[in-house]
Amino acid sequence: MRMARTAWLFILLLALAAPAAAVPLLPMEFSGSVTIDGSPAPAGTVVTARINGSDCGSLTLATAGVYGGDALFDERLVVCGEDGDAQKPIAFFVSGVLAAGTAVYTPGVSTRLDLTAAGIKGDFKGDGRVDIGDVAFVAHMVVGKATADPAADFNGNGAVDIGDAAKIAYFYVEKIPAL
Ligand SMILES: [Ca+2]
Repeated sequence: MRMARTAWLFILLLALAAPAAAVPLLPMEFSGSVTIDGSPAPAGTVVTARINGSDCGSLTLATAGVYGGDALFDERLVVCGEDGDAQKPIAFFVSGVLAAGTAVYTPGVSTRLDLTAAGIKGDFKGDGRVDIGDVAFVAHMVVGKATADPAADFNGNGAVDIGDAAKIAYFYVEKIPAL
């Protein structure tokens, strides 16, 4: 009895909400694997879909390396386009970085798509940006408090040294445009 009332309330809410919005297209759903620099993307990574540069769906990874499943009740990345978006290309971003793997917006379809993205240079924590934590991490490598990661050899001299710590610090304070 209570279920029925909830269902009717839901339908009523939908009916009230519908006239306010443009005619919605059925969503398209995606699931698959997601890797950054060849490794499974960590849990918490955000995958975003865009059509014409506008965000049209996103999902936060609950499990490393996977952004949704094929099973009926699995979470999936739901892409909701607007009127006129059908058959337009969808671009996918992993932590804000454009991923290899595109799809054409086909409303009502659920599909599998594996996404691969390059990591952001200097983003050792994998949170999609270079922050003070990454600067500190490189400083720790330089003084031997952390294992030197070849990816921190920004100046390409074969060692992680003070020059690299300076470089990521300069990049962090926007004194240089790139690492
Ligand atoms: Ca170096």
